[in-house]
Order: sequence, then C-alpha cells, then structure tokens
Amino acid sequence: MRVLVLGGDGYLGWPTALHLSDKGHEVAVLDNFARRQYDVELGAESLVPIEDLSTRTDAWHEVSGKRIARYEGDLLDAEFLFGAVRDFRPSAIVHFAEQRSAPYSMIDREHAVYTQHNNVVGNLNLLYAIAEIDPDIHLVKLGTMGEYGTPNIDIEEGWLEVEHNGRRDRMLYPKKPGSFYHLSKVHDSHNIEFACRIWDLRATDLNQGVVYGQQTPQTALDPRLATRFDYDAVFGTVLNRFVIQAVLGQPLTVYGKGGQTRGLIDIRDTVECIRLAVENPAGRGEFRVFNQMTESMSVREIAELVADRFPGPVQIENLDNPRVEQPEHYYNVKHTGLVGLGLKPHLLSDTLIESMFDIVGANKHRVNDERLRPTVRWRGAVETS
Ligand code: NAD
Ligand code: USQ
Repeated sequence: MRVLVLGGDGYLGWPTALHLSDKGHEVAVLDNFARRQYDVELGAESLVPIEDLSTRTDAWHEVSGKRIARYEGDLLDAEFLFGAVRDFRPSAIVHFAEQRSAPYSMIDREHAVYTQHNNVVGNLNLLYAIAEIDPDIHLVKLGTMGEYGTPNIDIEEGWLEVEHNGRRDRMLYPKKPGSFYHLSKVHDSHNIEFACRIWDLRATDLNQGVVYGQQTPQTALDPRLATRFDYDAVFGTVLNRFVIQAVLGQPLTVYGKGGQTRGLIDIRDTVECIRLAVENPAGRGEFRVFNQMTESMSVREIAELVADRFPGPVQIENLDNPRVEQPEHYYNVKHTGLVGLGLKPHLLSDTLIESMFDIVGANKHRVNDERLRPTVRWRGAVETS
C-alpha cells in the first residue's frame, strides 16, 4: 500500500515509517520540523543524537535498499498539504503531526492557543484534503487515552451504549481530558467522526497510552536511524523519564503520591498497531476507535519497578503535583480491537528496561540537568481564587 506518514520526523512517526517500509509498503513522510524548534525554545534536546530527515532517509536507503519520499511543510498550509496528497496518492494517511505535550500546552495562553490551532486546524485541513482528493483514503489518526480522562466506569473503545429514560443509543464515549493538549485530541475526534458521517470518509482513531522505549528492530540497524528520546519535564514521558533519572542518579519525580494510573505501550507495539490498522482499513463511513495500550500501571508502580530493576541506589521523590489530576481513581480500559487484528503485545519486561538503562548510560553526558524538574503548573499561568 502507499502510506503517507504525517509527523514522520518525530519520536513515533519515524520508526513507524521505517516499520511500514520494511514490511513492503511504499512510504512517504511529511513534517514541518516544529518538534526540533520546541527543543530550541526549551533548551533541551533528544537524549540520543538524531540526524536530519534527509540523512535519515538516505541512511535507510543505504541499509535496506528502500526509498522513503519526503515532503517538508506544514499541515496548516492547505496548498502544500493538498499538493503532497495529490502528488503521493496514498491509500492510507497516518497522522502523528501534532503538538503532543500536555505541559507544553499548559505553559500559558500562547502555548494553549498554538497547540489547539496547530492540532485542530491541521487535522481539519487534512479531512478536507481527503474528502476533495480521494475520499477512499483511510485516515489513521493518533488520538490519546487521555481523551477519556479517568471516569469512574469502564472505558470502552470510543463508543458507549447508553440507555436514558427508557431509550437506547450508541454515543461517542464521554470525554473528560486533563490538559488543553488532550482536549485538542477530543476536538479532532469529533471532527473526524463528523467527516465520516457526512462525507463517508473512513477513519481509525487510535487512542494511544503513554509510550515507552526508544528502539525498534529497524532503528537499531544504524545509529543514523535512531529516533528521538525525550527526558525533559515538558516532553519526556513518565517511564522514559524514570529510567533516565535512575541512570543519572537523580530522584524519580513522582507527581503527588503517584496513585494516578495510565495505560502504557511499548514503542515496538506502537509501530505494529499502525501497520495492523493500515492493512485492515475501516469501512467507508466508519469512524473506528481502538484503545492502543497494552497494560495499566500507577505512576508509583512504575517508579518502584524502575527502582527495583536498576542495579544501584535509586531515590523516589514525591513532588507536589504540578498538574490537576485525580490522585486515586478507578481505571479499567477495554483494549481488544488491536489484539483482534493480531497484535501480540510486548509487556514491560526486565530486558527492555535493562536495554533502556544501557541507551541512557551511553548518552547521559547530553542531559541538561536544569530541564529535569517540572516547571509548568496547571494553575500557574492564571489567577485562581
Ligand atoms: P513528536 O512531537 O515527536 O512528533 C510529532 C511530529 O509532528 C514532529 O516531528 C513535528 O515536527 C510534526 N508536526 C507537528 N505539527 C505539525 C504540523 N502542523 N505540520 C507538519 N508537521 C507537524 O510526537 P510523538 O511522540 O511522535 O507523537 C506522535 C503522535 O502520537 C502525536 O499526535 C501524539 O499526540 C500521539 N501520542 C504520543 C504518545 C507518546 O507517548 N509519545 C502517546 C499517545 C499518543
Ligand atoms: N508523571 C510523574 N512524573 C513525571 C512525569 C509524569 O508523576 O516526571 C505523571 C503525570 O502526572 C501523569 C503521568 O505521569 O499522571 C503521565 O504523564 P506523561 O507526561 O508521561 O504523559 P502525558 O502528559 O499524559 O502525555 C503523554 C504524551 C502524549 C500522549 C499521552 C498518552 O506526551 O502525547 O497523548 O502520554 S495518555 O496519557 O494516555 O493520554
């Protein structure tokens, strides 16, 4: 199949492009390099050195004999986006290309507006491009488990059967997200469902949990194929950060008591889930939702696991939670859709954690210690009574 990967220079987009190319698909990547600019703005960079996109695609050609085409530009530029879709003629578009950090979206008004404008308008331009150029294109969109928040009932895969005053209907599952970033994904989901309903588009919304890990079989083939690995308090995700903090001899920064539970997924499963979704498209008019996570753990459990596996002393520190989130809650997520398509999950293992310790050990001189502690507070940028 011909697959266009939007956000193909990012943490997940790049390894996904390699995985799809390796499995025989014709792949192109599109990116505006916004993520590299946030590094400059925040004074942090990927723990593992990464090459620029043209070096990456050339290296992949050298290593595998396969070509990945490149489109460099912004989803907000509709003319550019329509041109890329017309030129490449994909049968599927995988959409990773959004600002994806919750803390970044909560820095202040400008960052909240930037995040929602970038994400919601980029996605809307994409829906128009698909509808006008080829409504048969399957949109595979990265959503997030955080769209649901932490409701006190089971989390279903996107839809909920509701009985109210004696009548029944199938409704989009109610959302209670925890940041302006997570909210942007809710807005995207609603826009995509609407486009499927009115224009007969086909879409899969993948509500993905927190990703951990840095290597896939393809990125490990050559250092020039490495994907980014974020450690800072704005872009680093929880398990990756705890592994890095352990190796640096820094305390693991558990926010609050760590009773918040989240869905997790290994980066190798992320790329495989995308392949499965692409190769098994939704039907015309269908808005299909999968919960793309493989296990749930509380933040406290994640910290204890990392501390237990690290071959040295580790301190766990409970910081005042800079976010506003439920400290303890019910969490039971249905996630059978992707397993039904053939996913064989990698559950969090000692070997994976040990290999992450090695990757961090080899690059720890690149860490800017000042970027490790959280500075963005959910109630920090507004006057609250
Ligand atoms: P990332 O920031 O590393 O990659 C996103 C890429 O999109 C970047 O390379 C960026 O430059 C590009 N981009 C952003 N806005 C763009 C625009 N307007 N036009 C063109 N390119 C643009 O993020 P990631 O961690 O790879 O996440 C990818 C997707 O997966 C995001 O949508 C994110 O919300 C979702 N997701 C990530 C995680 C995780 O733990 N990393 C978990 C769940 C969902
Ligand atoms: N946390 C800590 N200590 C830290 C970092 C995080 O206790 O040093 C806690 C947070 O308070 C939160 C949990 O760990 O309760 C997860 O935080 P995170 O930063 O790892 O993840 P999150 O902000 O939710 O965002 C990440 C990605 C985002 C994706 C989301 C999936 O950045 O793109 O959408 O994971 S989910 O959480 O399922 O919505």
